[in-house]
Amino acid sequence: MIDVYFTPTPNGHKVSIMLEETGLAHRLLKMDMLAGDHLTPEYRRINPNGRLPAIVDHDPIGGGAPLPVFESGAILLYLAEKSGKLLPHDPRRRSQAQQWLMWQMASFGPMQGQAHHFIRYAPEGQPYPVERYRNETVRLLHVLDGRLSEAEYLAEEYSVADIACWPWARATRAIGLALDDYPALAAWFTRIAERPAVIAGTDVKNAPNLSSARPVLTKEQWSNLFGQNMLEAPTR
Ligand SMILES: N[C@@H](CCC(=O)N[C@@H](CS)C(=O)NCC(=O)O)C(=O)O
Repeated sequence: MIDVYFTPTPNGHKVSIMLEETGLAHRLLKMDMLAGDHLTPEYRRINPNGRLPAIVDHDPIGGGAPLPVFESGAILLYLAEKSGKLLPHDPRRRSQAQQWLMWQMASFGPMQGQAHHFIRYAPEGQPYPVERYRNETVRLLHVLDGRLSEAEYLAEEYSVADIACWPWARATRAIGLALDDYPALAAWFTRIAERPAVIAGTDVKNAPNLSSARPVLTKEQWSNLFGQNMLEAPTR
C-alpha cells in the first residue's frame, strides 16, 4: 500500500494520475495547505521540503522499512520503476521521457507557478513580475507545442513526461492562457484528458477551482502558504 500526501493541484494530480495508470494500490490522504497541514513536524519527516505531494511506500522496491519519496518528478520515476510502466524501455525514448520530465520540473512548473503567484495571489498592480512570468509561460507553451507537432507524445509513446506536463498545461486556464492557440498541444491535451486513468486521477470532486482567478485568503491562510507560519514551520 502506498500512502499519498495529496492536494488537488497540478503536482498532486501527476501522482494521482500515475497511480491510476499503473494500478498500484494506494490511498490518498488529503492535505489542506490553507490550514497548514504541510507545516507539521510529522510531515517534514516525510518531505523535508515541506511541500506537496509526497508518498510513503509501505512495501518498497528492495524491501525494508517504509520508504518516503518527495518531489513529484522523483515520485513518478519511483512509481514507473515499481510498476514497470510508463518509462520507455527503448533507450532513445527513455532519454526523451527523462528530458521532458526534467523540463517540466525545472521550467514549465516553476515558471508557471510564479505566474500563478503574481497573477492570482500577490497584491495587484505589479506589472513587471506578471509580464515576466506570463511571457515565460507563453514561451514554454510554444516549446511544448513544437515538440508535439513532431511527436504524438513527448517521448513518442505515452509516459511519465506526459503525466508531468499535462496537469500544468491544464492549469494555464487559471492565468488566462488558452491552449487553442497551440494546435498540436491542444490535440495532445484532449487525447490525454480522455484517458480513463486521467479522468479518475483528476476526479471532479478533487479538482481545484480553476475558475477562481484570485482566491480570497484569510490572513492565517496566506501566512500558511507564503508568510510567517511557513517560515516558522520546523525544519526537522
Ligand atoms: N518541486 C515540487 C513542488 C511542490 C510544490 O510546490 N507543491 C505546492 C503544491 S502544488 C505546495 O506544496 N505548496 C505549499 C506551499 O507552498 O507552502 C514538486 O514537484 O513536488
